[in-house]
Amino acid sequence: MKKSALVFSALVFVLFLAVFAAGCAQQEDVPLPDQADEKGSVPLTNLGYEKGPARKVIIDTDSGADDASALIFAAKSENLDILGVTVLAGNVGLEQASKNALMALQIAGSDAPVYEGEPVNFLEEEIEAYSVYGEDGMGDAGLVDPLGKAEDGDAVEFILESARKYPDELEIISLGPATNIAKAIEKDRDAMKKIKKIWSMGTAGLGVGNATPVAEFNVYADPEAYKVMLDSGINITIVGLDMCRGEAEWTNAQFRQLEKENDIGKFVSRSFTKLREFYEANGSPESVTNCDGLAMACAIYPDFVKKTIKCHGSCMTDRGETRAQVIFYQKGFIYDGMLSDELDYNVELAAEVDKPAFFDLYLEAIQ
Ligand SMILES: [Ca+2]
Repeated sequence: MKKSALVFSALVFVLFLAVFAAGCAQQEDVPLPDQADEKGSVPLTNLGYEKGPARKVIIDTDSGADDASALIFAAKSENLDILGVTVLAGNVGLEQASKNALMALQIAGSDAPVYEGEPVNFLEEEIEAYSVYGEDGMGDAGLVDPLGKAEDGDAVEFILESARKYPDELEIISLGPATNIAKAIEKDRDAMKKIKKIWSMGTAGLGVGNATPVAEFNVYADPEAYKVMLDSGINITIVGLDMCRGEAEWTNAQFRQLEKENDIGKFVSRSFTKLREFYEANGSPESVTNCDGLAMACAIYPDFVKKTIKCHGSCMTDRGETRAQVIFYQKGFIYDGMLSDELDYNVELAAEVDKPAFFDLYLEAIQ
């Protein structure tokens, strides 16, 4: 071989090595699913939650920002057929709650009707709205200006009509105080007993409260109503605060992702502005809970709930420190202080959900 041919071959070999090395380096830059961003986002197609036939639901909501995100989640899901949205005071007053629900549905492209409940609790006392989501419940970000209006009909009547029309089929997803549901039970217990299931975002679960050390906000806003709901004999699955904490929380990076995704993502992200400020001021600047969104994930994808515990749930209604605490007696657990096991095991308590998949499922839904 001539010297020039040798030099040429050597150059080709060196060039090949350089290209190969660059290729390897590039491959190393691509994050593997288990190395992807801070929360380990994995390709959405691998989440494994299948779409099923649409189930008839009513969403009962006090329409703060997390309710709005949950309404959008439901409206964008093929698994749910939203017969209507019933609103009540809680995070904000009734009129504002109604506007927020209408706005969320509008953003999601849903024409589900909205019905207003009464602005008073089960004891007919005015509900004092308290929101960590800002004055308008939507982050005070100038987002709320819906085109639509609430229906003339009453929320409680709409729940009852739907329960009678779809016995053993209708599910209610409760994202606020239980006032509307309890009033419906009081008016027609038999019709309400035909509700297939109530999904309740409420109670501290097996963790600590947020309204008090033992009470969660939705129950605390109307414990008498929650007690009526628990004692009704309706099939209830409870998603407590413990399920939406920790890995289920949305991080700052994920809010940036929402902002970049599309107009729905921007709307949801901005509605959480005040809540994120609240968390930051209270020493938790990295992530926030989205309890109503998480409860909605449980309702949309029943497989998202990995474990439930059959319990007797007992709601405290005294005016002392334990007001609105819900005590869970777990079926099969031997309590030293209990003489008998003759309890009505009236709830399924969510004990494990697929927390890491929550945000990815949400992002997939709003495409
Ligand atoms: Ca709520």
